[in-house]
Amino acid sequence: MRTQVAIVGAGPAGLTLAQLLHVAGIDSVVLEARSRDYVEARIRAGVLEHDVAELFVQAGVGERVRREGLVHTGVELQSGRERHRVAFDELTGRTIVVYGQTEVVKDLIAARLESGRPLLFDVEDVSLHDLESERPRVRFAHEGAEEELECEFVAGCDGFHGVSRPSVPAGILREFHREYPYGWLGILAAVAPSSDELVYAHTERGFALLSMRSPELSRLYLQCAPDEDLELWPDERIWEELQERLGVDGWTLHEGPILEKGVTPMRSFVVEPMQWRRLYLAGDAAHIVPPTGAKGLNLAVRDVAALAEALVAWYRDGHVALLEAYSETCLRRVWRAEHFSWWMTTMLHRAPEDDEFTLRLQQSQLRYLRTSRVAATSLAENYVGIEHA
Ligand code: RFL
Ligand code: PHB
Repeated sequence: MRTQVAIVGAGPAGLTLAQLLHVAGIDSVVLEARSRDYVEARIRAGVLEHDVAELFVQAGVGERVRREGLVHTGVELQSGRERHRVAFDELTGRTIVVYGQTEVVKDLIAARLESGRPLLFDVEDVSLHDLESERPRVRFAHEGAEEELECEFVAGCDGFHGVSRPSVPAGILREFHREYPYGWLGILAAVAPSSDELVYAHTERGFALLSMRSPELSRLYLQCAPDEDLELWPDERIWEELQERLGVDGWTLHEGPILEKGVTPMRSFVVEPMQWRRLYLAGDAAHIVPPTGAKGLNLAVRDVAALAEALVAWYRDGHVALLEAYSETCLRRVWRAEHFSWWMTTMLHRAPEDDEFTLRLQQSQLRYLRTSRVAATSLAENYVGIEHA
C-alpha cells in the first residue's frame, strides 16, 4: 500500500486533515484503532469557535453544522447565586456554535466515505518506521492480515494515548504537564436546556456547567474527584447536586432521563516541538487542555488546518517553509489556549486544599469580570478564538 500522507487516528484532527487534503487533491490513508460505531458515539466537546465552524463549511462538510448548529452570542458566568452575561458579539463582534463533537465526527466520516479514499477502522498494532527518511512506513494489522503502508508524511492524530508521540526517539521532545486535583462528572439528559446559553458556575460546593447539544438535549457537568466512583452517583444525587450548584432565584433547572454519564480527569499537557522529521503531531497527540475553556477540539482543527496548508504548499509548489514553521505556528496558539484553559479552570473550581485566600481571589476575579468591560473582553476574545494567536 502507498499514499502521500498516512494519518493515524480518526478523531476530529485526523478526519479534518483527511478532508482538507482530499479537497486539495492530496492522497491519504486514515488508520483508526476503534470501530466506526465507537468513534461516532464518543461524547466529548460541544463548542466550536466561529472560524472553526466556518472552516468546516469551506471544506465542504459544513452543511449540517450550518443548519443544526446553535449560534450563541454569549455565556453566563455564575458566582454563588448570581449570574452575569458575557456578550461575545458585543465585546468582540464574534460568536460561537454549539454543535457536538459526535456530529462533527459523523459529518467527516460520511464525507470521507463519499470521497472513496481509504479510512480503515479496527486496525491493530500500528507502528511507525523510517520517519527520518523520505519514505516512512506504517505497519499495522487489519482484518487478520499484516499490512505495510509506504508514505511521504505521517500525521500523528491519535490522541493523548496514541503511538505517534512515543515513536519519536528519546531526548528530542520536551513535555510540559499540569494535573488538577479534580475532574468532571458529565451527563447527557433528554430534557430541553433550562438556559438559552451556557452557564459556568463557581460555588463553594465546586464548579458546575450547564451546556446543551440540541433544543431537546442537555449536557451538564459537575466538578468531582479525578477518580470519582460513578457508582456513588445515582441519577437523583446528580440532579440534587446540579440543583444546589446551578440554582438561582427565579430560575428552574429542568430534570429529565439521563442517557449517558462519565467521569473525565483534567490535565494540561504540551509537547515541544510538534514535529520530528516526517512525523507531524496534531490535536490531543500534542497537547491537552482542561475542558473549561472549550478549546481542545478547536485547537485540534486549527493544527490540521495549518498542516494541510503546509502540505499543499509543499506538494503544489515545493515550498518547505510552512512545513518547517508548523510546530512554531501551532505552539503560539496552543500556549494561548493553555493559559486561557488553566485560568478559567483555576478561577472556577474549588481544589480540596484551597484556602479562604484562594476563594477570595476567585471571587474578586469574577467580580472584576462583571464590572470591567476590559476584563470581560479578554475572556470573550479568548473564548471565541483569537484571530492571530
Ligand atoms: P481524539 O478525539 O482523541 O482522536 C484520536 C483518535 O485516534 C485513535 N487512536 C489510534 N488510532 C490508530 N492507532 C492507534 N495506535 C491509536 N491510538 C488512538 C483514537 O481511537 C481516536 O479515534 O483526538 P483529536 O482528533 O486530536 O481531537 C481532540 C478532541 O477530541 C479533544 O480535544 C476534545 O474533545 C476536548 N474537549 C473539548 N474541546 C473543545 O474544543 N470544546 C469543548 O467544549 C470540549 N469539551 C472535551 C470537552 C473533552 C472532554 N473529554 C471527555 C476529554 C469535554 C470533555 C468531557
Ligand atoms: C460541552 O458542551 O460538552 C462543553 C461546553 C463547554 C465547555 C466544555 C464542554 O467548556
